[in-house]
Amino acid sequence: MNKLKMTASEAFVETLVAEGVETVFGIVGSAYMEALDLFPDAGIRFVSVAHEQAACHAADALARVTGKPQVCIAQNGPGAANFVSAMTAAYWAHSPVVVVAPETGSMGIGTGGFQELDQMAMFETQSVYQVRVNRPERMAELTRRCFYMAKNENGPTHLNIPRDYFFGDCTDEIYATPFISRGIGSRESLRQAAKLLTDAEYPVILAGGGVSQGNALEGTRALAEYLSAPVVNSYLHNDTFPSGHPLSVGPIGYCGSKSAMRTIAKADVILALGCRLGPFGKLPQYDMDYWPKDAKVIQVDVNHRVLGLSMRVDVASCADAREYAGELLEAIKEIKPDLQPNAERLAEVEKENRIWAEEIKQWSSSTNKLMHPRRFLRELTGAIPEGSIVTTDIGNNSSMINSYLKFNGIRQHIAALSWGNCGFAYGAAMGAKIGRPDAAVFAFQGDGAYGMSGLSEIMTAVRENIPVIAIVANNSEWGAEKKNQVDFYDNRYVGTNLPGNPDYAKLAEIMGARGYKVEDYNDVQDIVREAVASGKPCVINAIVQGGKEVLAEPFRRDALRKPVHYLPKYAHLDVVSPSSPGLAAYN
Ligand SMILES: Cc1ncc(C[n+]2csc(CCOP(=O)(O)OP(=O)(O)O)c2C)c(N)n1
Ligand SMILES: [Mg+2]
Repeated sequence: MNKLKMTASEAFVETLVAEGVETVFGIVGSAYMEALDLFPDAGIRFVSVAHEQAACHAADALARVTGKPQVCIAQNGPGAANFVSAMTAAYWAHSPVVVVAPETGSMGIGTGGFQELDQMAMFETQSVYQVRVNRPERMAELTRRCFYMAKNENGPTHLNIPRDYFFGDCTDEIYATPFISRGIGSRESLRQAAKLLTDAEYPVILAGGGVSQGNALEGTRALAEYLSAPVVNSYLHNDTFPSGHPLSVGPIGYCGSKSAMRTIAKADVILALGCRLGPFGKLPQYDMDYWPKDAKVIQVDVNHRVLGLSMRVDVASCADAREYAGELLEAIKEIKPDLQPNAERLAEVEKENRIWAEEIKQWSSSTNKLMHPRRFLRELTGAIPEGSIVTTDIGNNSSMINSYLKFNGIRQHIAALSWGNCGFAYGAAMGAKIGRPDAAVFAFQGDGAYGMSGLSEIMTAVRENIPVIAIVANNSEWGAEKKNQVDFYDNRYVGTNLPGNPDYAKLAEIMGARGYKVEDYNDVQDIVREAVASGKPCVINAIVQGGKEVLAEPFRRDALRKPVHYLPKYAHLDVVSPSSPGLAAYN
């Protein structure tokens, strides 16, 4: 035991140092200045952003690319409130972020003082653990607890610190939290899984985000190869299995791979590894209701709360994906020691992939002068260097890219996932780039989403020299929502047009970044390569076609319905042209 006398702020900062924290994202505030003042000498880089939401997205992405808990901090009240949305994104991404929120001084809590808000209540539903420091002497202990719990439960934790508790003395020992693993879960469940998979006619592995975040790729590959089981990426996790592997069929879910959907449709046993089997990842797509309802499902996840949550599963294990995959292969080999590769299945996978590649190529071959978004996506993804990290936003183009983005390593596809918030990509890309300065990092988003966050955060990237490459698919509309109006509201565009977008390339230049405007698909690849080579923050303003001719099918077709009104004033709105594609389901 090595207890030392220190101040509460020293205890806080030294605990971050012990946890290996090198970067903290946030915006300066008087509430935590006593701690902030120590950052430079502690070796912690403070990245000062334009809006706290980006700080929390950056911490989330840094955690996702490094596998270690990361930190953001803000002024109490309005600063902390700006974390709420991004923290929820991290919550659903199972990303370990320690959100530090100072609050009103302890003598003023509840009196309606300056910048006061019940932060414990505000962050309750999107944290896996919350604690209010109730004495300065407990600063190290409770800060450490937030790291423990972020790792334990793979999610954001909330450290709430009355601002006066950054002052005061304590005598304490500083130490790091150990490595934590859930192990393989119950042996009996593992044996059942091995039996199901060895008896299967057509086993398929659904590789979830846990394969990436749990470093389980090698084990997954070995399992897939031994079983000759095709591997499907779960929705928005294109990096959980190498796209170049002969058993890879790509992602299921919105705008995913038809090859993946046709393949999983054939499964009689599915091993969902590191996967919460979220409802949106299984919705019918391209008019294919592909989820095999009779298949037996084995679900493995580190988070026991998601086991069996959204569907009936046959075997459930609360386990670490990497350790589980290794043990499962051993158990399978005990039952079937000399399983030979299934050449027929491999050939089928090859054929499905070929058919899908041909189809997507056809969809992406437009030579229109105004760039077709799919042509743009084809050229863009053709120029993204191997090993790059791509953060993806929410929108029609951000979804269309799902069928083009290919990775061969984990921790490369950083998506907004099920929080589904526009404005995710740029902040996340900054965090990813800090974690992986060696990799090219792209932030992909539409023009609407870019206006929400990227546009102002360029200032951060320039100031802090974080050379991310923003790609703005600029169609002058909130395209994803417009598509609902095309299909269900007879092309009445209320609130979805974005006329008069500025030239984001020129704006980027004014703000100190590099800007490229691209209008011809023939130029896309050269521009992307130039941006990568520049080593500077770049913005590529890609002018692409929008509107009903090119927008991909709507995401929430399942949740919309044909308009029916009763007041005469609105009756004319019920007339929807029969050709409206979204109405097909109701005819
Ligand atoms: C914070 C937030 N606000 C609103 C929405 C609803 N929404 C979903 S997609 C979308 C349109 C995105 O437009 P844009 O970024 O231009 O991309 P596009 O669809 O045109 O490719 C909107 C507004 C959302 N998901 N998140
Ligand atoms: Mg748009």
